[in-house]
Amino acid sequence: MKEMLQRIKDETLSKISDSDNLDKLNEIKVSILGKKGELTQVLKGMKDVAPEDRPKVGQLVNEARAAIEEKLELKIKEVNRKILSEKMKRESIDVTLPGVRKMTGHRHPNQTALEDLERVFIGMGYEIVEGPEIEYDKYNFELLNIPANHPAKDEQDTFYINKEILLRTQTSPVQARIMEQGKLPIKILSPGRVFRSDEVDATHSPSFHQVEGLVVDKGITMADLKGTLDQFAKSFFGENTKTKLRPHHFPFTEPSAEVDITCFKCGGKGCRVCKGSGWIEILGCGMVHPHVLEMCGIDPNEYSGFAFGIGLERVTLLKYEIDDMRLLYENDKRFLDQFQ
Ligand code: 2U9
Repeated sequence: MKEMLQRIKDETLSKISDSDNLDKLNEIKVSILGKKGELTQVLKGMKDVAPEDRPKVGQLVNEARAAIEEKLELKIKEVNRKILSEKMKRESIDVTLPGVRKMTGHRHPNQTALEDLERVFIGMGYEIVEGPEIEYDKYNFELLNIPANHPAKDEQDTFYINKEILLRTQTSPVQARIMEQGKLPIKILSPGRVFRSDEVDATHSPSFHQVEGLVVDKGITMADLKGTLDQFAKSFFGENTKTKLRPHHFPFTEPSAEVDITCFKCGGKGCRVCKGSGWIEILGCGMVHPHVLEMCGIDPNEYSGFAFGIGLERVTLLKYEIDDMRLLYENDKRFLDQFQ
């Protein structure tokens, strides 16, 4: 028995010495000291030892166990130290290396143009109002004097969810909803995404953005409209900008006009930006059609109003001298980073 214990002890201590990883050491521990381990089996066999020899054998087993446990503990500490020092070597930091630059985003040029535009109108006392992108035919067309069979309602031009529900083609329904609420006077700006069933090219997209304005009060005239848009053009495109109104037609305004400004690049002499004409078309506008006021519950004999609509992408392209609208949607960082 004594020799067997000595053998187990010597062999185990030598195995521990030769091991260089934690898994191996754990294996040794289990095979000697575990429930079915060699030393545990010896203890279990004590019943077969003569009673007078038991204290001696017990002492030998305890000595062997203590020696093995001590050696294991020391070896585990040594292996852990080695693992840590290798990890430290591997993960050492060279503080002289240049830092890793954090990528931060910035405003999209469309958003910058929108915020510039909103600032001008907020300065004139306008309130920003937004509304749903999915609309009823009633608000998108009917209340805006665009009756059934009007060409704008063609399936070629508009995305329909069903006969009554569609993706709004303009932000005017937001204004129609405000008028219907009946709180007067009204002085609002409605920016937002609109949808038209258009093929993508340099100046068209099935989804783009508009900023529409509406003022309704007693005694509003075309002079208020012209003065407002002139002030907007000067604040947005530069103090020396001049405006001119050209007669036009919209179903929701009467009279209607398109507004041109003197070219902010060449001052009106003619250049690449204004395609040689000296003038640039920037928006559409008009006096709110009396029938539109009436349909939205406002008495046209008491109240009048003006409205205007700006294509946001068009203004962004002009402002930043970009010649293809697709560049605004492609999310190419090399392009967008020019507008940080
Ligand atoms: C109500 C009544 C009238 C909004 C208006 C325009 C003229 C206009 C175009 C600009 C470029 C559309 O994005 S675009 O193609 N819009 O020219 N929009 S007047 O008139 C309204 C709006 C709401 C209740």
